Amino acid sequence: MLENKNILILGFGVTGRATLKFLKGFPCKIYIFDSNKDLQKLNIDEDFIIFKEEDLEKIDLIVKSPGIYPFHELLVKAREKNIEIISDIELSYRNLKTNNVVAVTGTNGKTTTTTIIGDILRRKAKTFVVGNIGKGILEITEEVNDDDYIVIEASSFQLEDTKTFKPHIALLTYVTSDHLDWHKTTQNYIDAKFKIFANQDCEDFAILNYENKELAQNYNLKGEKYYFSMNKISEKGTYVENGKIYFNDGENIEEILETRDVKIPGKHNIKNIMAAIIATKLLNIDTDTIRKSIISFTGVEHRIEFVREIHGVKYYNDSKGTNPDSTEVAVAAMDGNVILIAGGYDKGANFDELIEKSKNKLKTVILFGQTAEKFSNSCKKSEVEFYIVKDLNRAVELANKLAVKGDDVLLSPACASWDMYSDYEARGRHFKDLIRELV
Ligand code: UMA
Repeated sequence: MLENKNILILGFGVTGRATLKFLKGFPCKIYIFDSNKDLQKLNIDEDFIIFKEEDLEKIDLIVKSPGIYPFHELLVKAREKNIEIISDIELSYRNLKTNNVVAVTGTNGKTTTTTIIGDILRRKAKTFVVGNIGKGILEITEEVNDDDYIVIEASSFQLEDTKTFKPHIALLTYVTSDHLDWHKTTQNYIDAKFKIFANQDCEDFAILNYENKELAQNYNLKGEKYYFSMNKISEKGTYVENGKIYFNDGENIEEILETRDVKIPGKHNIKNIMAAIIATKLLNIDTDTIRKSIISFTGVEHRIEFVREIHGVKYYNDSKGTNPDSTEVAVAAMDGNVILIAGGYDKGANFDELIEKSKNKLKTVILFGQTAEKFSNSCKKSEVEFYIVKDLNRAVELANKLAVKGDDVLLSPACASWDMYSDYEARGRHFKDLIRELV
C-alpha cells in the first residue's frame, strides 16, 4: 500500500524521525515538512524531499505528528483534496506482524498503566512499550515478530487520526465527561479517546474504569467489557475489597494481591494496577508473575517515585511535578504527614490554591530556587510552616532532620527546573543521589 506513493511526513520530531526510518524500507517518495526546523542542516542520511506547498498536489498520504494542530492550514487543504491523513499508530498497525497489541489511553494514568503492563509482559515474552510514553511506534514496527507483545500509550491526538487500528486489548484509564453539553471540544476529546475501541470486535477486550461505565454506553463497544473499580462490582474485571484486589473472569473470583503490597502511592495507582491486571490476565499471564511484577514496581521515574525508606520515613521523587496541579495530586497520594520540597524556575504560576488545598497534609514546606519567596507567601496565607534554603542539598538535609517516623518527604517542586538544572530528570536524579547518601 505504500509502494510508489508520495508520502508527506508532517512534523520532524520523535514521530517524524521514526516515520522516516520506517519508510526507508519502502519504494516510495518521501517529503518532509517541519515549520521549525532547517531540515537541510540536520544531516539526515535517508533520501527525502523538503516539502513545498506546491508539492501537495502530488501527495497521496500524510503521516501527521500528534502535536500538529488538526486545523493546520496544510491539513485543511489536504482534506479538501481528499488526501489521506493518518497517525503513526495507524501506519504502524497496518504493518504490524503481531496481534498481541495492548493500547492504553485516558486523561490520567496512561504512562504508569502502560509501564506496568509492559513490565509484566516482559517477564514472559519480548515486549515493546511505545507511543506517547516517548518512543515512536514506527521506530520498532519492523522488529516486532508474531509472538511479541506491543504496549502502546496512545494520546487522543494519535487516536484521532486512526482508521483501522484495532488493538486486541484497549484500555481507557479514565476520561472525564464534565459539561459535555457545553464543551464541544471536550466531546471531541472524549470521542477521540473512545476511538481506541472503535474497530474492536467480540474477540477483543475493552477495559474501562467503572466510573466511565455509563459514558461508555454511548459508544456501542463491541469488545468484551471488563471494568476496574475501588468498590466491589459484580461485572467482570478487578475490584478492591477489604484491602485486597480481586479479579473476576465471569466464572471465578481470584485474589491477586493486597493493596498494602503495592509500592506506588495513592488510590489512583491502585486503579492503574487493577487496569494492568485485567490486561495481563486476558493475555493469560499467570497470577504469580503479575503479583511479583506489581510488588517490585516502584513507579515511573520522577513521577511520585518511591526512593527509599529510612527510619520509618518514606522519600518520594516527583521531580516531574512541574506545575501546582501535579504537585497537589502528589501530596494527596501520600499516606503520612508530608514534608514537601518545592520551588524552582518561575513560570508565573500561583501556589495559593495548591497550599490551601493541601494544608491538612502538609507538615512543613521546604522551599528553594527562584520561586521560593513567592511560594512562601502562599504558605503564610494558609498558615503552613515553611523554610527557605539555598539548594536541594540543604533541602534534603533539613527534611531529614525534621522528619519523624511515619512522615513522607516529597520532592514535588510545582515548578520547572531550569533555574538550577538542565531538566526535571537531572533534578530528580540529584534528589535520588542525595537520598541514597542519607544514613
Ligand atoms: N511542528 C511543526 N508545525 C507545527 C507544530 C509542530 O512543524 O505546527 C513540528 C515541530 O517543529 C517538531 C515536530 O513537529 O519538530 C514535533 O512533533 P510533535 O509535537 O508531534 O512531537 P513528537 O516529537 O513527534 O512527539 C510526539 C508526542 N508529542 C506530542 O504529542 C506533543 C510525544 O508525546 C510522543 O512520545 C511521541 O510523539 C512518540 O509517540 C509527548 C507529549 O508531550 C511525551 N505528549 C502529550 C502529553 O502527554 O500530554 C500529548
